[in-house]
Amino acid sequence: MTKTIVNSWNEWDPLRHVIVGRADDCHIPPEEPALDAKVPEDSDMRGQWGRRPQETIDRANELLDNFASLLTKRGIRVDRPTSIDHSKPVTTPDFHTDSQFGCMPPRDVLLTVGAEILEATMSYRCRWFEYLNYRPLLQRYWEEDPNFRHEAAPKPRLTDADYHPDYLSEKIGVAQRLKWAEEKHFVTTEEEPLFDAADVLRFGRDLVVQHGFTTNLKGIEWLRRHFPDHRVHTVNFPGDPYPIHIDATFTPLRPGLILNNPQRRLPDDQRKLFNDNDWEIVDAAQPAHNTPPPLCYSSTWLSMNVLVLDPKTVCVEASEVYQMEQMDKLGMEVVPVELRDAYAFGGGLHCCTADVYREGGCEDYFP
Ligand code: DAV
Repeated sequence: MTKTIVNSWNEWDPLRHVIVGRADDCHIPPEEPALDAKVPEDSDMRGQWGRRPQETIDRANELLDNFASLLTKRGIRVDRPTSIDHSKPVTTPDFHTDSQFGCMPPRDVLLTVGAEILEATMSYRCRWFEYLNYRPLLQRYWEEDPNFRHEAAPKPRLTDADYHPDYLSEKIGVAQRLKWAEEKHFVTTEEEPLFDAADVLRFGRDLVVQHGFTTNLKGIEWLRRHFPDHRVHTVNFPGDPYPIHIDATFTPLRPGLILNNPQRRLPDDQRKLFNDNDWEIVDAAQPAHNTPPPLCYSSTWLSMNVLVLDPKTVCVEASEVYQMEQMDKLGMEVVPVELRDAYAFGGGLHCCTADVYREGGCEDYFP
């Protein structure tokens, strides 16, 4: 009997099956070039590493479990990863790191395009083996769904040649970072293809990919060759001094409507695709918080890191009152979900999930 387990072509069609991450055994990894470039200069995380405090792991797991059961109650199948031991060091012929990261967030590692789930190259040494957390699930899908394509991008070498040394200085300053972002000078070099899955947004036949710290141009070229039936578009958001992952910057809600972070506006010359097809790009509401929670890599803009359940329904973090109000005005039914105490583990509601099945097929939204 043929059974389709894996099918998802965009960010908004009705969600039927999803992976929700776990906070188990998450670590703050030791210093390494690409990761350091992302830690804000005034962050409480600078200079410390090791297993995250148990009470924060327990609290994050409680929130993730609650989110998973909320989705289950709405009829969505939820699968959870199996945590590996992230305290284990990683040594390859090319690099060594004393610990790993965690099994959060799945969105960074797994890119679902149609019947395929692709394991990203990743660009941090501490995340090189992160796919192992998801292998039990992917093996199961492979056994159950004869059409499922389990793919892995070429593992990168991640030698020092992958990172620009000028990003390694302790104090760069936000003005310099913004100048570099404007010049598209990021911490990763063009040594070899690098991408994180969370830099990719799926719009049916079109993939929109952010070029930044975690994804380089060769990574985008690799995606273009890997998905020959897709059009792959490169985007930049010059207002972001720490550009990693597109999902707190550019958030499609339904065909024709995208939220854009007002501090990281898509430049005019990159809007043609959307303008020509009458898609509206609106400024996202302000975050409700002035600072991220403790020991968090991400910015306050996780406010717009929402999970769309279908084109009329969206999960928003429960303390993000302005974002919820805006969704309501945009005609979306809002499902509030408490997650802020799990942000430190790598992100918000979009980050902490990975699509397995959404209804619908591959549409051309930009004919
Ligand atoms: O705004 O710090 C966070 C994205 C996490 N996946 C930010 C980007």
